[in-house]
Amino acid sequence: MKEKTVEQAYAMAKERYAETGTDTDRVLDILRGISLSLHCWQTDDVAGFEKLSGPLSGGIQATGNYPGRARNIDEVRADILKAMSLIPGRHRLSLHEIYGDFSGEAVDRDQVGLEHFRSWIDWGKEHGIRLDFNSTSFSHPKSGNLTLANPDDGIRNFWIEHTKRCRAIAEGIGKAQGDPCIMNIWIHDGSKDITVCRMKYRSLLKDSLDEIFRTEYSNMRDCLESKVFGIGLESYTVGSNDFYIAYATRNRKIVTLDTGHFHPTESTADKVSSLLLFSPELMLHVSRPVRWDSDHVVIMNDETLDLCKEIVRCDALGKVHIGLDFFDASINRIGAYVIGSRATQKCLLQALLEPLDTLRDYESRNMGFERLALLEECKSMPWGAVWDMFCLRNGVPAGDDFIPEVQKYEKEVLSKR
Ligand code: RNT
Ligand code: ZN
Repeated sequence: MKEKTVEQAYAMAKERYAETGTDTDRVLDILRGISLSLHCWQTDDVAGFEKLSGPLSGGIQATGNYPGRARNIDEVRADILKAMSLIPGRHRLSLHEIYGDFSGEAVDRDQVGLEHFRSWIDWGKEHGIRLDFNSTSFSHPKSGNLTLANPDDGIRNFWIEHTKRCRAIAEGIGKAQGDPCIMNIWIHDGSKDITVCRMKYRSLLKDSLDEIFRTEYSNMRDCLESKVFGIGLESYTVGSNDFYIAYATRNRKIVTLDTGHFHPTESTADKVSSLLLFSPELMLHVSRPVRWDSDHVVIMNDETLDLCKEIVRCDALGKVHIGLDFFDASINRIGAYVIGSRATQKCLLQALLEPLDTLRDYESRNMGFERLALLEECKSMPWGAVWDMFCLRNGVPAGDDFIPEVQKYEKEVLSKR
């Protein structure tokens, strides 16, 4: 796209938005200040670097075998940097424990320590990328169907130890980067068929979490992610939405809402205001569930738009950690990051451009027609021109100009793997 075209279109859009009371320059400054937390696991289909790693388990699946998957830590880092170079703004990177720098050693999950993340911390510092963290319950011989909710003390204690160590690592990362490391706990625990012990497993999970959270930290934050079901664990999920909302509220922890983890017609956007009334912060895993929790690449669809609008309408940009969570192995993986991240930002942009004062004025005066009419008009406002200017100002390709960049990287780097 020619710079001049972007500038001319922006000038007109700016005027048009000014008529609705919105200052687009201000909006672009706010958008620049929003960091997404990119998930590291789209680079390699959630494989990680454990020496003895087995197949992906825990009821999640990455489907497809597009060539060019990252095979080691250097490739993951290079791919993340490439993706970030095509996404406007400054973003964070969310690491799973299995992405530690194990230098070819077999380090079991109950042996992991901050030393395995030193090189990540240095890398983050070098590139100005802050890190977030995740404990990893899946893809391990002791994963089975139950980890923190396992009635077998040996297995349960193993996972308690793992999760405690992960919190200590997150604390170390947060301290080193001078900014809290957001640590997410998602475990797959559940049952394929009917269980008659629902209470027992949930009670075990509660006890495990109480034990895990015994140590207080100040440089990390704990988040808990529920889901409806996993593949092979369809009948029961120990860490359900109700369980974690209750646990998090009582224990002052953060709830993670993964947009793929609810019933298909349930609105994740609608949950934002309810949760924020009882918890100071919220974590998101923005994903695209196609008919189920399929973890497709995020696009600018109604669900993502609604979610971003809710965050802005709740004035909650400073309270919501926006993480991404998708893993599509069927297309260029760097391209997947770029599409998903930019789509999320496009949704945030449209949310920020909304003439909220006018809409709220209509609502307060019971002017339903006017409110609906303006909401509809917003859809055809020239937000695309504002988006292109956002890209231009942040030194990344505007419009579809990132496609040849991704293709070039595929030709020069990915195709040689
Ligand atoms: C799984 C959860 C979880 C994982 C990552 C890899 O359903 O969404 O967040 O995707 O931990
Ligand atoms: Zn998730």
